Amino acid sequence: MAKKTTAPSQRRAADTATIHDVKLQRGEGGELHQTADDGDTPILTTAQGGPVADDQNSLRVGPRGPLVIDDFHFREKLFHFDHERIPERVVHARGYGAHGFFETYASLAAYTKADLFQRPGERTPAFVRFSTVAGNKGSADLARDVRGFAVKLYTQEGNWDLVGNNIPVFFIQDAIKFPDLIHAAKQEPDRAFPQAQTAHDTFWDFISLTPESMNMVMWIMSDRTIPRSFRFMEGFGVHTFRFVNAKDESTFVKFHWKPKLGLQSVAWNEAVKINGADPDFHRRDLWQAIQSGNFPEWELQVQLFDQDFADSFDFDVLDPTKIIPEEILKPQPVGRLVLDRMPDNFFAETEQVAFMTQNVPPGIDFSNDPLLQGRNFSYLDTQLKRLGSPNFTHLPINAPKCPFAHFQQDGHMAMRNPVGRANYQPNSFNEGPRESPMRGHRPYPVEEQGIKARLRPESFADHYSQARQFYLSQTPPEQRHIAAALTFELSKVETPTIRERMVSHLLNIDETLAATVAQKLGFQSMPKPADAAVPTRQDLEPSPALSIVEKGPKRFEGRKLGILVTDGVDAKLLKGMMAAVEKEKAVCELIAPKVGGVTASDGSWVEAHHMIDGGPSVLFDAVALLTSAEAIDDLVMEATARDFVADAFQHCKFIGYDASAAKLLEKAGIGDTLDEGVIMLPGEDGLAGFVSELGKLRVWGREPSVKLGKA
Ligand code: HDD
Repeated sequence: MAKKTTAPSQRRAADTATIHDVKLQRGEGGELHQTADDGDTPILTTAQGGPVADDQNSLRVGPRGPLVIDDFHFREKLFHFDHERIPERVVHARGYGAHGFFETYASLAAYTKADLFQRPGERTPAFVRFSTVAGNKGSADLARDVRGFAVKLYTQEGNWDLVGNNIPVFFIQDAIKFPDLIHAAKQEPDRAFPQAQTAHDTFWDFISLTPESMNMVMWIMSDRTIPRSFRFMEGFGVHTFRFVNAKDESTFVKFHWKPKLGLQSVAWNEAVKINGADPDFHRRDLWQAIQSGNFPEWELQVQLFDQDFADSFDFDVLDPTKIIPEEILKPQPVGRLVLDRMPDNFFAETEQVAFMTQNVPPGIDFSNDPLLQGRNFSYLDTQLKRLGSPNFTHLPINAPKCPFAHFQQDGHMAMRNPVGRANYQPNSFNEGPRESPMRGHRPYPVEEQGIKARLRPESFADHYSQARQFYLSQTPPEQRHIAAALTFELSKVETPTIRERMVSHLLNIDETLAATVAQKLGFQSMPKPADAAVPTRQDLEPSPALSIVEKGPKRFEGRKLGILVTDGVDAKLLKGMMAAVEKEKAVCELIAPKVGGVTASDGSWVEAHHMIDGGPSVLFDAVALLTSAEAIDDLVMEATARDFVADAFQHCKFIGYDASAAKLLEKAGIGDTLDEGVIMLPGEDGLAGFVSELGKLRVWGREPSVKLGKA
């Protein structure tokens, strides 16, 4: 229960006094200054360190005369402001980062000499940036899009950047196609829209002409691209990498980050509404979790395999459009990643952090995945463009945290420069660092041969089997969501042949899916299946690990219950509900008809976090309606209150309600269709049961009836 206080108006007056208790002094010309002569507050200076006398008024001739050119403080201030922006990332422009650590469970010395994996319990500092791909820096968080999951590990032998996504496959097999893919996905160049979405002609034109993207298409049309929180997403290194041990033996490895709180996504209609209600939904979620001490955690799991396994596998392990199903090769847990600190400054850390796939410490090496090798070439360039100097490694967020020494010098903004006479080696002055054949990074000495040509291997040619496997591994609600997402996206495509071409690919994945989409798009007849480079193997075993619903956490921990309260709310019931939710390590937020809060049944003042307009049910994982007989008639008159309930129902959320709130269910149009997810709240004693029921997260069985308008 929120703390008891006097009246809200008094509270606000007190807060205001603290915030605005500043000293203003009048200067000689009658102008006002906020001065710092109390001895404690630092004095405002120019960037050159000169104390500033007046930061409110520019230098001028007479009270109404022109400004003068020797106002160096004004000039410097405006000059710096005019140069504040740097180019945003060409992809993954919108992102949010946090600091933390990686902790190794047990020594992996048998597989890798990477220093961070040698000693159980050792902690390596980490910085992680999550992102969307297509939108610009100011775009909304709930765009349907792949999420970046970039991890920088400051190891004792140099930085290791594992620059992954929340999806384990990619659109293309060769990095040479990356600019085409991104040009097609981003806003169209003539009209500069649509922003942050793939629902437009150029994206689907490129995709439908690029059959290798079909597995990725199934993933991006699934709920994976509308995650509920960064905290509830998996991350993947995507490519096959190599571990190399001290004996120079190599083991192939694929990296997976598994969220401790389980996976969860939102419904599409919900995502659309969240973008309006809180465009910073994912940022706020991470900020609130970390600031309140609920540190998100992921387990690092690795799929390890040798050349024999690679040769026996149905697909090429160098092909980034394919996975190795977890049921075939079980990922092994090797450590945990905990995010426990937000940056002090977003720009300095999250914006200026530079991830590069080629940053690997000794013991980690690349495979011949052509996408990975192309990435290794690209990331350095982009940092120079964005950060403006080859000295971007001098920025604290990018600098290694282990000792380092090299002969690089000069360049824009050089912060650290070699000292002494000889800035080269070998030198006979005995100055500067030397290389270490034993400790340094040595590539795995793989023998390579072949003709030099522009090639695509036959082993990369099956584009449909794993796409079909992904689709068939989904639960029925998830399959419905894929069909609905495809329909939505293609409904925004204006060119009929692009829609048809896409459905012709779907026919190679699943005929029912193709038929559903074609029917919803109003096709008069079905197109022919797309030509496939090789016959599709239709019979891969489904992989339940691919389903979010199957992998759901079955508990409410880390989630948020929105409690709609009115004046007269049963104080004991509310208190009991909040305690039960807290016990589950989840969070409550209160929503009231008016800003401020409500007066509970025992006369206490209950502070609310939102008024209904600002706290729609899309912001919560489940809702409860705690009302009172005296307030319910006014509440049902509020359109936003009816929307609150109707949306929660439509989005298949659990709804708890007390006796007086039954009227609101009726007025919201769901009074006749109550199901097991709409729960009349038991007395205080039964609240733990209600909260544990919330762990099911959604009542997906409700969805078909909602869609058919039976609700
Ligand atoms: Fe990339 C950024 C992930 C393919 C070129 N990429 C970037 C970020 C992530 C990924 C998470 C944001 C890093 C951050 O937060 O700063 N990219 C991937 C994954 C890929 C992938 C998982 C496929 C498996 N990327 C890829 C290719 C190329 C690039 C094939 C080019 C050949 N990516 C870039 C880039 C970016 C980038 C242009 C833009 C900003 C940056 O690097 O720092 O260089």
